[in-house]
Amino acid sequence: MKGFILTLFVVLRVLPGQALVHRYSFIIEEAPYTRLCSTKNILTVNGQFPGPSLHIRQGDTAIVHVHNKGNQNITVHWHGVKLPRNPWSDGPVYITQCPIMPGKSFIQNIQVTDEIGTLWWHAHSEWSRATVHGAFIVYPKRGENYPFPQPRAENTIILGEWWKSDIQDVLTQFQHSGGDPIVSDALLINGQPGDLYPCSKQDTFKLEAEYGKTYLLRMINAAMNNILFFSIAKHQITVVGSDGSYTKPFKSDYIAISPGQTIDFLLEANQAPDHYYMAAKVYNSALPVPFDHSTTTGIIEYSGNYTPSSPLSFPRLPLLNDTKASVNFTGGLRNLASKVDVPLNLDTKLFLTISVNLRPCETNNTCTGPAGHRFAASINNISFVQPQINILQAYYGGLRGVYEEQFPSFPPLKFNFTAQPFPFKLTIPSLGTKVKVLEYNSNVEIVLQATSLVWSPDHPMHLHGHSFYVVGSGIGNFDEKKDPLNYNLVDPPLRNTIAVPRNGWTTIRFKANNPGVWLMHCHLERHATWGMEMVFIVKNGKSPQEQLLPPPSDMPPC
Ligand SMILES: *[C@@H]1O[C@H](CO)[C@@H](O)[C@H](O)[C@H]1NC(C)=O
Ligand SMILES: *[C@@H]1O[C@H](CO)[C@@H](O)[C@H](O)[C@H]1NC(C)=O
Ligand SMILES: *[C@@H]1O[C@H](CO)[C@@H](O)[C@H](O)[C@H]1NC(C)=O
Ligand SMILES: *[C@@H]1O[C@H](CO)[C@@H](O)[C@H](O)[C@H]1NC(C)=O
Ligand SMILES: *[C@@H]1O[C@H](CO)[C@@H](O)[C@H](O)[C@H]1NC(C)=O
Ligand SMILES: *[C@@H]1O[C@H](CO)[C@@H](O)[C@H](O)[C@H]1NC(C)=O
Ligand SMILES: [Cu+2]
Repeated sequence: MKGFILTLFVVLRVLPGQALVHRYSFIIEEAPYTRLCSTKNILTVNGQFPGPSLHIRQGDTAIVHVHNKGNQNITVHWHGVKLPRNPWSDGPVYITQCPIMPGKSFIQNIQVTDEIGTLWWHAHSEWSRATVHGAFIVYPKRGENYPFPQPRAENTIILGEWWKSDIQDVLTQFQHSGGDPIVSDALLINGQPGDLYPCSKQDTFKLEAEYGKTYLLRMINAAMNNILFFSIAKHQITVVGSDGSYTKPFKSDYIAISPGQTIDFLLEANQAPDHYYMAAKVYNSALPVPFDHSTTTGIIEYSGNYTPSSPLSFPRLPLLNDTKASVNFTGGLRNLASKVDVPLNLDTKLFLTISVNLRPCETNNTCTGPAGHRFAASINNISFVQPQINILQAYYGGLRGVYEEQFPSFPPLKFNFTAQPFPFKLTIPSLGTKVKVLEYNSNVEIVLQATSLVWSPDHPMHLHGHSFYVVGSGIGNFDEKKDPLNYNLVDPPLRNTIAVPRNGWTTIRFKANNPGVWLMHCHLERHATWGMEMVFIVKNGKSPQEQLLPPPSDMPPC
């Protein structure tokens, strides 16, 4: 009898596919951190920087109790988790919730459905995500394996950005000046700048490796304003996943990763036992923009008895303006699935121009943007204005005057979007809080066309609530006759953030099967703050299982 009970217990504990609920406590609090010879207080979760990693399995749910013990408003976003019918837990401030004010708390319910691999979480209010972020790792269901050989070990590599100044001061100064933000003082690997900065040698990420073994590395770009190139000396890597979805194995000497994206890759420790540098630096396609020119490093240390080379070998990174290298890496990713459910019969086709713009400076202010103007940014020439009550609450409660519908499906003007020089008179956008309403289950295609207005960097566009297939991309103006002929409808990668190349376009497709209010925005913080954001409302379906859930009782009030 005793044996029987024991067996039953064990079976219940390891039942393949069984979904579990995991509870976490996130205490938002200030903590002192020293980097580059100076100490400052930063906002953290549980005192950690980067914040805690969540590890859960496909199908599981994380319930996160967020307590704000800091001194500023905050929200937390689960980047790449779709949250079916539950935008209430999504996090973008004044889009799906009002902020959690100091001293208050909010319980977020994060259900993982078909996402797999590496996602992450980060603050989604002001610029707090600079230090409030961490990994969200989704393992296969119990009893299921990776579609690649079991690695010897796994590690997370979070790329970040460090300012000696307080990040909210950087934001305030940026918004006041109307120009570019001051550039960061260092790039980081897992919170550490590495060997190439003043007083930083002790703050270097080290990864131990055993010769002959393979490691799974989960990379997240949590930087605020920079797409990054990454490479490891003398080692090729094999990409196996991105943005919470598997990819066909893809070998490369380097990685191009934009803020918001994740890349899972295998590293074979197949070189002579030694220490090797890994390094990351900025990819910046718009050279006049001031940016952080530094290089962050970490070290791979093979185990064994040997004297490491001196100096250590250093990786070859693409040139900082090498758009081809960035496009080539991103274009190399292919979906692993043999049958991909990319929408074919389209219901809604959108053509969205994404632009950096200018606005006149306020009277009595001096703006440091071009020609004394203030920078702005827009989608279809509308620069997004954040409302004071969140859009989800207004939509759910039928509150008028918070947002307008009829976000335009096409730009107001057709011009040579990538012309050089650009027509200056087109640079001033209109302002608005408009949403695009999508029918439940509609098949949506969006052509994202970057324009050359003011200047044209890459724009890493991120969609909440859905993953999308990237079916095509190119440089120049999108050609609606020729370009669709080259779409990849066979094995397009499934992503939640895609860098639209400089002076180029990218086409994405998704099924709008998640009722709610979902933000789409550029994941370069400076562009989002300038207004490169828009909102989708996905309507309810007919059956009760196709409808928005009611709000939890502890939604933070405005
Ligand atoms: C990249 O910058 C270098 C100078 O640093 C320049 O010679 C080269 O033409 C640039 N390449 C592109 C593609 O703009
Ligand atoms: C990337 O570059 C390699 C070598 O030049 C080429 O063979 C490959 O087709 C390129 N891939 C893409 C996606 O452009
Ligand atoms: C600008 O400054 C002048 C002189 O100090 C003042 O009279 C005027 O009211 C100010 N305008 C605004 C919009 O603040
Ligand atoms: C658009 O502008 C680009 C860059 O100036 C130029 O190369 C291209 O020919 C123009 N396209 C059209 C259709 O005018
Ligand atoms: C954007 O809208 C403003 C205001 O209506 C207009 O002056 C400007 O030319 C438009 N620009 C573009 C690129 O459509
Ligand atoms: C914090 O959020 C509340 C509620 O939305 C708002 O009234 C208040 O102005 C915010 N405080 C700051 C400093 O933004
Ligand atoms: Cu952008």
